[in-house]
Amino acid sequence: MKYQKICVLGMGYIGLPTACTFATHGMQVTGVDINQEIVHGLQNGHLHIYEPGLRSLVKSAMDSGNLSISNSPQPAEAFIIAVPTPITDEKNADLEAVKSAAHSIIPHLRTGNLVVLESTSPPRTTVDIVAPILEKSGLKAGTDFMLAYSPERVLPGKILEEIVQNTRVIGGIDERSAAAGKELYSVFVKGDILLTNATTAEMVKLMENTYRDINIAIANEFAHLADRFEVDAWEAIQIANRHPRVNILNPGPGVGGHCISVDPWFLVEAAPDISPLVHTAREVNDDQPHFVVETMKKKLGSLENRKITALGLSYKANIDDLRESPAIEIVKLLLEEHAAVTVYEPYKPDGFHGHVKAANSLKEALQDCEIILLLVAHQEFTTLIPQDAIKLTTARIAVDMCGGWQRKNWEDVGFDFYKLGQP
Ligand code: SAJ
Repeated sequence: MKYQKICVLGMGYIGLPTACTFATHGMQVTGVDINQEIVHGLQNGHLHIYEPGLRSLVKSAMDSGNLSISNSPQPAEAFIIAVPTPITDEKNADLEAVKSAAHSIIPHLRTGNLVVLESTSPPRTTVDIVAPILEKSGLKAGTDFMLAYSPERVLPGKILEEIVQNTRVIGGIDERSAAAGKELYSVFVKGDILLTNATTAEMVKLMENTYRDINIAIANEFAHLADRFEVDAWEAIQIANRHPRVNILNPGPGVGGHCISVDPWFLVEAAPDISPLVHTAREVNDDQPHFVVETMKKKLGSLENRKITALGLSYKANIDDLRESPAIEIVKLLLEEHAAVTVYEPYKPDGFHGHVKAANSLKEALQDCEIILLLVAHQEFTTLIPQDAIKLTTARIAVDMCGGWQRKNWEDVGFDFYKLGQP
């Protein structure tokens, strides 16, 4: 193997598992983060993020002696950039972290090195932005060093499995760069490795997440329509999905996370005149928290001073990630309605900063409230048995905005039950 020394920039949800996986496969890895707290924490065995299995992977990587954590890049044969690409309030891609990571590689870049960008980026970022920055080293991309784009497509909650098993796309700025990327990732990737050019690989990543966003948007819109026509959206979707060529996703409180709720905007920003469908789907999903609160008001009347316990704050089930979470948006909207809100997020009990009571256990969350509002289908909540719940709570109203509970079970023990997409 040509690449024995690797430097991974960005110790987040993608960079940290990637660095550890290379390290446990025998490579010498430096994991870099500009946040001193993260660096210090990892050096002392403390993780700043939760992902199933990650704690023991980090420990194995550290114990192997192959992983070191630093706040600046070290000389290496391959550099991987896995830093965040957030969006601004104006829905434009913020590429500052990518640019600054690329700049920080310049002093260490040598002839024969490989640089891979993994961060989700607008089309042409590798060619038009990263290459010119790296060429400030005096070396020429494609001639002196190799440059590729390889998007990570792992699902939060299943990252450690998918990082190894998924098909991986590697787009080189030329064929040699793509082949070099394949050589690097073959160390641990068991899925197929597909080679293409850098801009195609960027588009592939954006297309995948945009496709999912649009599909969730139509499921959400079907829930709105079902509400209007007094149809059970869940039943209708289930029946429609028996058609051999139909696979409608689930309506929910909205689309969160740092991926699907962000990436489609990169296409809209890059080509607003030819992406109306992508734009509209984003708006439909972004508006879903409002729909949730309006539905609650319609069914339950004014929410002022109502004691509501919101279960779950993360952007989806069984993870700790609160980024762009629709559940948080809903809690904020409930506060605007002057509801008295208690929140309980088992994966991050102190995750919400605002005028709410944050409970430390399900028992504490339920004990004194009027309405139980399920926002995230964490296993701890979906396995809650209504017979048990009714003994723990003063509430007699249960509202399910993510499809985690069955109406009959709650009604049977005496709760008034409301569910998104059900009349
Ligand atoms: N959601 C629904 N209804 C559904 C499915 C999801 O409302 O039927 C919501 C979830 O609750 C969540 C949001 O959509 O708020 C996104 O969740 P997700 O599980 O669909 O996806 P992410 O954001 O966790 O991960 C996605 C994945 N992309 C695709 O499935 C195409 C993952 O493979 C990517 O690696 C990841 O984005 C990323 O990093 O880009």
